[in-house]
Amino acid sequence: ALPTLAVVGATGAVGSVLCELLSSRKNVWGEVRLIASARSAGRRVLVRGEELVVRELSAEAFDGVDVAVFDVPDDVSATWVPVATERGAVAVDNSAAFRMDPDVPLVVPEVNPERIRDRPKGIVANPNCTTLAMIVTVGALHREYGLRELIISSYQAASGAGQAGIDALHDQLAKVSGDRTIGTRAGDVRQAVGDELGPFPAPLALNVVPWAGSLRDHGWSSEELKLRNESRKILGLPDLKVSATCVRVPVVTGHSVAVHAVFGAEVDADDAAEIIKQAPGVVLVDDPAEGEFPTPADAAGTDPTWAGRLRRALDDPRALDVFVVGDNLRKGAALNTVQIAEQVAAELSTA
Ligand code: 11C
Repeated sequence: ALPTLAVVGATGAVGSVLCELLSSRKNVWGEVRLIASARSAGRRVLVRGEELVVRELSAEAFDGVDVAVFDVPDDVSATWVPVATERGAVAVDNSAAFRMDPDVPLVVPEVNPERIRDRPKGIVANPNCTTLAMIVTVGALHREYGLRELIISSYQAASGAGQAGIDALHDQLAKVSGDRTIGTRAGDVRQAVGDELGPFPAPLALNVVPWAGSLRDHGWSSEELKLRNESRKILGLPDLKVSATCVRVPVVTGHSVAVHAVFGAEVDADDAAEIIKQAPGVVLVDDPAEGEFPTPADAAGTDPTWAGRLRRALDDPRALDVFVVGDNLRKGAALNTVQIAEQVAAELSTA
């Protein structure tokens, strides 16, 4: 029999994309069970052409489940992932709760697929959406040149903060539209937007906000530390130097990252372009003379990550600069999770 899949958090921003993906990808699942909080239980969602009723999260909901994917906040995963694994499911978790646990592999199927089988707790973790936007490109270049350092700046979409982020951006844009003088005086955008900042610490409409996540020691944000720690773990480089600055931009979907990557060997821009072209899961779009480079508006709703503006650093023959973009809800979350879950399904079917 084909394995049973549970989707926990099926009605959230990522969960909804995950249900869409299950309808369009090769069908490897028997039963698909949708699970969410009491608030969303009872809702009907179309999956594989069939209307499924969302069940409330409970221990019994995991009975008979082979693979459970979790797209829920960290505290919900911390509580419920162990419940699912105790009941015999392999959990694929998209929260930060288990990513840095040494007994939990952190997997990007294009970069370190071999780690999936190495899961003593029955848990496989899915990286953060910003890490995922860049790591497919960076991983391919690392295999060739040996990565030493990353200096990165992100341009993150509102949907990284979930449906509340998308709603806040649209509400704010509605408030600032029409008045063509707005954005010319300090404070006028804040005044138009008012108190309704949603999950962001400053207005996002007509603005950029150099902050994502929560405050950690010495002024770093949790998102910046995730980029550092997750890159180190995925690439198996515990001493990799990483400096990140995370910035929220008024984009609905698609996280972008400007990457300065320093390697152990001299690089060649044409060779690097060829490496990216050959790499699975990334598409190179790089013809600035024709105005061709990746943008989130073009990447939204697509499966691959996108790379462009590839240049060898002018002052360091061992460094490359490249701009990468990925749909934060697809490859950044739902798609990577589904890819991992499908590999587990293949493993269970041949066991
Ligand atoms: C954001 N990257 O854009 C975050 C959202 O650790 O999975 C995802 C947080 C995470 O705000």
